[in-house]
Amino acid sequence: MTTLFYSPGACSLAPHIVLEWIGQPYVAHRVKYGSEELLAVNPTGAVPVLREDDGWILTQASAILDYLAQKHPEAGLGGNGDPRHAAELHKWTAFLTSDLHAAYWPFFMTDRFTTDTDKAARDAVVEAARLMIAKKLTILDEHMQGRDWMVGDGKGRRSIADAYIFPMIRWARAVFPDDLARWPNLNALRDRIGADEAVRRVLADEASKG
Ligand SMILES: N[C@@H](CCC(=O)N[C@@H](CS)C(=O)NCC(=O)O)C(=O)O
Repeated sequence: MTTLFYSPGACSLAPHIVLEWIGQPYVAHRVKYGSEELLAVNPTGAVPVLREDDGWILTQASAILDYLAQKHPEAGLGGNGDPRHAAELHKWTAFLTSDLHAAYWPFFMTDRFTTDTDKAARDAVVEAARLMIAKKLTILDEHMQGRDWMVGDGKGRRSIADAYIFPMIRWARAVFPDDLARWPNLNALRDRIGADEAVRRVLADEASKG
């Protein structure tokens, strides 16, 4: 069966949601960052990782999301066949999985971005991350003005991009605990996706396996 290696609340939440939206049987397998088990399927020690029955392994969230959408066109998560729609979907998944995801790392993994142990130096790295994240969230919030979903006319249907932006908006709560109101369109999108039954199942599943 298709197996997803994931860590709770990580970016692997996106393919987890997509698998649930697709509705075919799969296994969600929880792993620890950098564990032997994870390193055996991904030398970078990162999630998400997707493994198929024949042992074929795919890493990188954007590749996994695209693969799942192509494999299950009936789920309608990969665009409507129009090349421009496909290109815009690609643009947004690239923005989310590279620009925005990477902006969070100095905040969550400050050790990787400075060897300085001085508190002021570390705080400066965290503050720079905050500024970068805020800039990208603002771009996304402006894009979402008047839309329900990220791609197409915004009113049509959800896509893999909406699955990926969900964990990114959730992470923002840790970075801006008192200041999320400045991105109302993103908060609305998070609430819209979070209210989905399939998404609630995924969140409950990830929370239940301690
Ligand atoms: N470019 C990779 C990044 C994956 C990534 O950084 N995943 C995080 C979780 S959101 C992780 O597993 N980090 C563990 C680590 O870097 O040690 C992708 O898009 O799949």
